[in-house]
Amino acid sequence: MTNPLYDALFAPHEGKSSPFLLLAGGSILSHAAFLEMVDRMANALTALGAVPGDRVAAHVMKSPQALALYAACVKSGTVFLPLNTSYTPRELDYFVGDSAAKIFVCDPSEEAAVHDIAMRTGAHLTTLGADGLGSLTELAETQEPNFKAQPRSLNDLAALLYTSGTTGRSKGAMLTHENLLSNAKSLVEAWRFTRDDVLLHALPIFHTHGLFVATNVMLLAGGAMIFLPKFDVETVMAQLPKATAMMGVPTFYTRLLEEKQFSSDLTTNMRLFISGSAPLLAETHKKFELRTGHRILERYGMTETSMTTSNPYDAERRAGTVGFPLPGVKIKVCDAQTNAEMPMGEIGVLWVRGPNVFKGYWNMPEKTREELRADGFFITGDLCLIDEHGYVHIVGRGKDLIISGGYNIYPKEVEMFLDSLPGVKESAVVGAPHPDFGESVVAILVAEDGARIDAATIEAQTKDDLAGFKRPRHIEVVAELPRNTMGKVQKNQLREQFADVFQLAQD
Ligand code: MLC
Ligand code: AMP
Repeated sequence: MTNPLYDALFAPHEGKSSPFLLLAGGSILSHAAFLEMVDRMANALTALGAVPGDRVAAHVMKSPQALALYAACVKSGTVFLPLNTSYTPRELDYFVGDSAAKIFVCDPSEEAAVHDIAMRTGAHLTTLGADGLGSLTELAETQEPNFKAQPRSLNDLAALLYTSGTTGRSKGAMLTHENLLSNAKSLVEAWRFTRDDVLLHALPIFHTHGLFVATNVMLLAGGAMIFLPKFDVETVMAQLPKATAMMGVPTFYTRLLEEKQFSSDLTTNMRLFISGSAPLLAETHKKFELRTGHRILERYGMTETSMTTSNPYDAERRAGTVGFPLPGVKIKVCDAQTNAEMPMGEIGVLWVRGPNVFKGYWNMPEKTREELRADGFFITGDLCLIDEHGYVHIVGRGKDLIISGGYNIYPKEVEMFLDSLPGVKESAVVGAPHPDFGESVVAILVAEDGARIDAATIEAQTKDDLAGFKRPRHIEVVAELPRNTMGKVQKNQLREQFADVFQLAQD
């Protein structure tokens, strides 16, 4: 028995001095040096008591060591559970508890704040900072630089990624070795990645995009990554001439276009710009082509499915579309009420089946049955149509979801939090167009009888408990929420009413 992901992504690079990570300060980490780090880290996880199948929760900043932690989980057969770095202790409590993580790796600066979570859940707490230092790396340094890959099957879990849900409770998407490996193989081929590529990596590594799409693809192709801690437009422009490809959310592209110095001079070495995680406006696509001569390749995916569709590498990359299903992936468009398949060109909910589709939601068999059908089709909740040339257009969402700068925010979760604040009777959260993030969060609140609430107080009360990207950027207090005759809050009406708040704020 082998370890499918380790064997395909990492083992081929053992002992190779080829460059893997090109770091901000100019240093280069070779594949061999990285894999040595991985072995020490895998020994450290084992020394802390982790055995195959155990969850390792990681709330750590982006660093080579954080990436080595992912690889060490793959090699030791444990399940990697990366967590958004902006989550607050209140949010982390749920993830660590729900997953029953064996090990919880946190930033050294938050060790005291999350200590109680570890105590209560029984997770072993260890630390890893943005500089690569912490109690985990201290332990790893005392370990041998060799570790035998633990046997795993294609159907075993490699990662558990939490996605928010319409009920306000996050769901852990169980991703297998097969899910991740099949998708990486498809993407390397579809996007023609080779060992000669240098990918500019400015995405976070706690989500599908930066972790699986970007990193797994580059590991499989054998190329290198310019590994930046975050997207900083000046650093990205300075590094672009050394790269051959970049993957980003639409905000990366709109921010680049805002820079006067951003021109085709910086992109002559580039062969491919890829966008995903949120809709790329056709207008951005066109402006980018005009400025650089490059047509951005837009693709579509989800945590539960990894990548599902992609515009073609060689044929026309059509603005406003997400292209065709990847090889081996079957899609269909179904009526939201009857589930009947829709005729070509009509709008319905996108269903997906293939080796990329996850195994289900952690400890949520009912939720899994609702969304992942017995015939293997997963109901994405995205509304789409397929045009006469076969291009898929994502035209909206059947689910109540806001996507801000590539991060998903489920209004229900924010509403539940706002409703719990003193003086708040009820709330409605909607997305409004935002010039930088694509969409951002608007909260409309009603005060309890006799209570007075104001935007500034509410804003201050969200600071400690809600991750920054989820916090409302515009708060409005109203006498009552608009409702239909059934008593349901009219969110469409609120979306229309507040459609301009961020645009107006910018003017
Ligand atoms: C940061 N902030 C955001 C935000 N990111 N607010 C709304 N939406 C966002 N996306 C807030 C912070 O809380 C902070 O608020 C302030 O902005 C500055 O923080 P920052 O860290 O300096 O922000 P910045 O570096 O500008 O980050 C913006 C960004 C980043 C767009 C570069 O959010 C990003 O890298 N997004 C990528 C997300 C991603 O990888 N998604 C993939 C999901 S996988 P304050 O109040 O503290 O000042 C997926 C599947 C698929 O969707 O198909 O790929
Ligand atoms: P996540 O749950 O974070 O994986 O986000 C997945 C969601 O992002 C999808 O369900 C879509 O709504 C959205 N998404 C991803 N890529 C695209 C894209 N290219 N265009 C429009 N929406 C996208």
